[in-house]
Amino acid sequence: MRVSANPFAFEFELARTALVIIDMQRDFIEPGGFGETLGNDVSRLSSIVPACVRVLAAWRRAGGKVLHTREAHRADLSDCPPAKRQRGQPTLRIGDVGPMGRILVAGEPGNQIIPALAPSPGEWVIDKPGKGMFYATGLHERLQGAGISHLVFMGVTAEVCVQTSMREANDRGYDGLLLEDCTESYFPEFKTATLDMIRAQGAIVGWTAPSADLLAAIGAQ
Ligand code: C5J
Repeated sequence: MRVSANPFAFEFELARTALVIIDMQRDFIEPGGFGETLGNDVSRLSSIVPACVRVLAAWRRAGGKVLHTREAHRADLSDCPPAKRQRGQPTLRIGDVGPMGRILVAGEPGNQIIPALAPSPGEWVIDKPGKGMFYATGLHERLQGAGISHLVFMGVTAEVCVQTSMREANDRGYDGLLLEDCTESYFPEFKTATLDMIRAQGAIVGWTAPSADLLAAIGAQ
């Protein structure tokens, strides 16, 4: 399959490609979670949900592999470095109790993926203690075991967990495509910069494309 992408076409075999949905969890998308405790307007992020839903439905219909990530720490915070917890001036820190339970703690209501993008049985859900999806998750070995060589990315935030995960993937030899209208940032200029950085210098980190071009490639439009 061939997606019309930037800076040039992204080619992939469906059987060797996973759709990766980064951290579309209530803690980032809904009021009362980690994103808002950092002082952000979370409505910017929820604007991508309809486009993500369309892609997820089409990818599932095509029979493609799906994996979801969540930024999630153990209840005892043993996997949360003190430096990460102490950083900045949030109103609530990681592990504190907020309106949706303990911030960024696995199993809490705020840590769940939003209902519109809820994982289906058989889809992988990767809890990651870092910003990147490969750090301390064993994901590379699982993807290798499944014969995956290409990754299509959606999710939030563009410049933090999405970009970190794409860079980690690139260093491990995966070809990655970021869907432009399926990622967002609390800061519009950071999204623009992320897209530019990824596809610069001949796809130095990966490719970007509007989701309509992926849907056309998989025959969903
Ligand atoms: C952040 C993320 N921004 N999922 N996490 O802390 O991008």
